Amino acid sequence: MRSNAFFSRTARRGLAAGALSLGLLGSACAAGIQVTDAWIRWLPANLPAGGYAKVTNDTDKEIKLVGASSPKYGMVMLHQTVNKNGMSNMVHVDAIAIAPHKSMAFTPGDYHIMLMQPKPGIEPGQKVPVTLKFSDGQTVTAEFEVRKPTASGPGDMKGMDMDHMHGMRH
Ligand SMILES: [Cu+2]
Repeated sequence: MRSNAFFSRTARRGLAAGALSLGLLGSACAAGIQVTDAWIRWLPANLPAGGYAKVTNDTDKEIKLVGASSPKYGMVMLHQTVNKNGMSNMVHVDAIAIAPHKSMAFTPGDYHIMLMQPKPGIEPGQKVPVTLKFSDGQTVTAEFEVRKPTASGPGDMKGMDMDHMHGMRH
């Protein structure tokens, strides 16, 4: 009886250690690219939505973001809002370079991920996976939090740790 209890406790500890090292391997194979503070400003009536996030390049090489996709949107593009003569326009961006150990942010009024042709049923409060594609063929998928049209930043919830975890998934 006693030795059984001891055995199962040891086995459980062994499993936990195994899970921990797997977790470490998992984040390493994201190859040093992190996506954090990811959110979508949802708009009603099938309007295109803007996706925002911080992309960090923790590698020693420049990376180039060349596209994005999501199973929840028919068409996804990289855009930049440009102000010219007091007019705000969106232009399509082919690639966004991120220098080694630097990050770039998609923010309202600047670079954004344009999410078009939304699939039915997307609502504020949900999480939607968006995959970012890089020029070397690498992809990183992060869960983007869908927020109301009035939202201006990556969430008032205290879930910073959660956001960091999302960046590690891919
Ligand atoms: Cu746009």
